Amino acid sequence: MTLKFGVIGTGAIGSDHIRRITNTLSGGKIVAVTDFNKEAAKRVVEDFNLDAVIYPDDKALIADDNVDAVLVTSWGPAHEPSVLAAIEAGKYVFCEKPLATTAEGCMRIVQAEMKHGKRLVQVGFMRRYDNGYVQLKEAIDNHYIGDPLMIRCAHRNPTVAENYSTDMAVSDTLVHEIDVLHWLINDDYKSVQAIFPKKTKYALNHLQDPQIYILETVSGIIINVEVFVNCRYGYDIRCEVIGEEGIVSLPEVSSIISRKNAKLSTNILMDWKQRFIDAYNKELQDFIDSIQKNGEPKGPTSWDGYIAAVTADACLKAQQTGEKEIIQLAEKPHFYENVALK
Ligand code: NAI
Ligand code: ISE
Repeated sequence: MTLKFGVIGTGAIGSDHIRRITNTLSGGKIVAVTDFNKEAAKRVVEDFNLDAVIYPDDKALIADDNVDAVLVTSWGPAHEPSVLAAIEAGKYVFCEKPLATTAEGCMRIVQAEMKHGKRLVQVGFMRRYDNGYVQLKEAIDNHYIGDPLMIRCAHRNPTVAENYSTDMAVSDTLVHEIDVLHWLINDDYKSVQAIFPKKTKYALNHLQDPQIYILETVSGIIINVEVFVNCRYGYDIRCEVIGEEGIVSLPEVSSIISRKNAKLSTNILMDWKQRFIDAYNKELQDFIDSIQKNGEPKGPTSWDGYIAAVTADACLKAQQTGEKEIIQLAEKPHFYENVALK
């Protein structure tokens, strides 16, 4: 059976996911699209030669009986109503981060999904599918470095758009570390503190850049994440886990090594799409395969979306106060036990 997708939002990541479902992955097909920007919707239909209906809005797209799964790639604040409407209609949902822009919104989705009675939703936290992170997790789960004690990470972008603001360092950027790190170490966050180092001259007036977050987990692991979105030199994601018996870290992205003009060098990517291309392919292929095989997705859950939203809220508060802020999750419903990607 082919999983038939309706896509809400055909911008940067929406069109990239349409491309991979149409040209790279197997078992999925785009049958409907919608975008506030009608031209953008028309463009993807033409560019990828889709046999797809263009709908005026998300409600009409979700109501199409031919749509099995809804791909939500609109702007963050538009995610919650589309996801809730899709669950109400009993459709599968692949939703890009954030699942909703508030913890309350994520909780409404969690409750709607539990009321439906089986998992329908997967959140686009693609790093859990990245080969480097998967290897780190295997090493940690197999006790290769003993108990993890500290983690050091960096999330660096060469530059960002003018509208990128200080809070987006959390909601757009740090959110990937927030999701992947608790999954990596099987632990929950307890508190967070934000520190603003000396500001780079390349950041616009309204943006605090770089920023550092110190997260503490329930078992006492201290995580230090640097977010630096005007680092100039490239898109660079780093993660080093320091354990009782050794250290493991993310591999460098593979690139040829050149010897030229008295220099030994390798390339650094400039673009997140390229850095995580395999992970994006794998997360969506897993979504399609799991639904076809088991009738439900098994990737990052609505509950993971909720954890990310609660943690992001505490990080945003920490930006304002400079104090250590407590991260307090509701009790995890039994519904979400042992269902997520291992
Ligand atoms: P974008 O601005 O390029 O595209 C969003 C599109 O959605 C626009 O064309 C807009 O007209 C449309 N839209 C917004 N609300 C809509 C609604 N209610 N109905 C129909 N169309 C609507 O944005 P981009 O970069 O593609 O980001 C989309 C989402 O994906 C964001 O939530 C972002 O955080 C997330 N994202 C995730 C990434 C990842 O690494 N997992 C990478 C980039 C974005
Ligand atoms: C972007 O919005 C993403 O989600 C990328 O995965 C992230 O690494 C990048 O820094 C964000 O701007």
